[in-house]
Amino acid sequence: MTKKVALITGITGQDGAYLAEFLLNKGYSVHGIRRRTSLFNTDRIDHLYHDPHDTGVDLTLHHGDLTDSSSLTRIIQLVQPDEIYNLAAQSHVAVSFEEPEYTANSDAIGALRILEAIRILGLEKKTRFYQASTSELYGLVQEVPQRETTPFYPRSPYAVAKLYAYWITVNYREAYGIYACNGILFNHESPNRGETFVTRKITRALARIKVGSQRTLFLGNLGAMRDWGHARDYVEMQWLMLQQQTAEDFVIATGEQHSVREFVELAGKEVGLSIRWEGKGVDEKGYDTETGACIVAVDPRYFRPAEVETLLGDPSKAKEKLGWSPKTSFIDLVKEMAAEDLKSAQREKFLAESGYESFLRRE
Ligand code: NDP
Ligand code: GDR
Repeated sequence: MTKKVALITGITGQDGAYLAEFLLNKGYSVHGIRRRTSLFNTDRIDHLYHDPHDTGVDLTLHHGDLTDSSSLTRIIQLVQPDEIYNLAAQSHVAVSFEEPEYTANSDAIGALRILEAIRILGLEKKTRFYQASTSELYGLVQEVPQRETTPFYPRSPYAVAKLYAYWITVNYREAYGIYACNGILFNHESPNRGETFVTRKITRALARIKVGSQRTLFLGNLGAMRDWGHARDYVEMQWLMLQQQTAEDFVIATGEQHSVREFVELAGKEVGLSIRWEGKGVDEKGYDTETGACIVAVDPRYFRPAEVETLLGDPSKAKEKLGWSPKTSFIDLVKEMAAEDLKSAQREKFLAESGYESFLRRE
């Protein structure tokens, strides 16, 4: 039997790494697009991909960029994929306020470039397309919980760019009959989450505070509410969406909501820290006035020009039509992230104390 061929943009990111592993386990030939960077950016997939000459692993990486049509078209022509998962994006909401034009170029026009390549290469009937859409589309929420029919109200350059990508995906499905669909995914996290997203920032900082290599965790809006799931569970959904008879859009969420503050409290418990909040026996720098110990403090630098205060998804359609439900509970997600970051913090500390700081910096 011939192997199915998948192409993943953003394979070096959190979801890309989980999805690549998932598809390799399913027997796919997996191709990924990576950007050229001055330092290695393949940490998350190094366990899958060791040496280009290693014939046992059916994973091939190509240099390309969502802002460069020529590279995308060349790769799609070469690979002739059965499925394309468009996961690449400038995915940080706060950064999108600082780089709005680049965010639009990669996150909005990037999706168009891929869809155009499918069309120009005459692959409309062969290649199925998955677009990584987002709960950020709901922004200033118009309905609780949010489902596929809830009106959008984006609140950041990132979300506005993703709104274009959402609609161009729907449009190419309707106009050209391409099997193209949107997964409207709510926040999903893991030990592989980028270090500047709030959950990973929290578990990483609290673990470092626990072992004594950091004193304070500075955060922005502690009241923000999110529907947090595990990335490992959500990539299965991305694949399932491309295996149906007809292409449709789906909300993927847990249906449960927690605040940033709650995440901090729970992660603190997991690493064995009792959290001291700013304002309760805390000096102006965020240190405990008696012990000088770690505190969680608010730094307005992390506030956003326009905030998404609350998101809560309704995954009923995915449950009903795809038989999907998330496997990992919120508590287990926090436990796993905290445990992994505690191990890393202990290792880091050990290496630093043994005089291997330079080795740590290189890693
Ligand atoms: P990450 O930020 O971890 O990964 C983004 C990936 O995109 C990285 O591989 C990055 O490469 C790559 N990338 C960024 N810009 C470009 C570009 N111009 N050309 C080619 N590649 C590029 O994101 P996640 O894995 O968390 O998310 C995957 C997708 O899902 C994103 O589109 C995100 O917007 C969306 N999404 C994520 C959610 C979440 O909670 N995680 C929820 C809803 C949607 P490099 O490694 O070089 O930086
Ligand atoms: P989000 O994730 O913006 O929802 O986008 P993030 O973890 O960055 O923020 C979640 C909420 O926490 C608040 N917050 C902070 N956020 C960060 N990053 N750093 C802080 O110090 C901090 N303090 C409080 C934020 O204001 C926000 O309300 C993620 C990304 O993965 C997107 O790509 C994806 O589309 C959405 O999730 C769904």
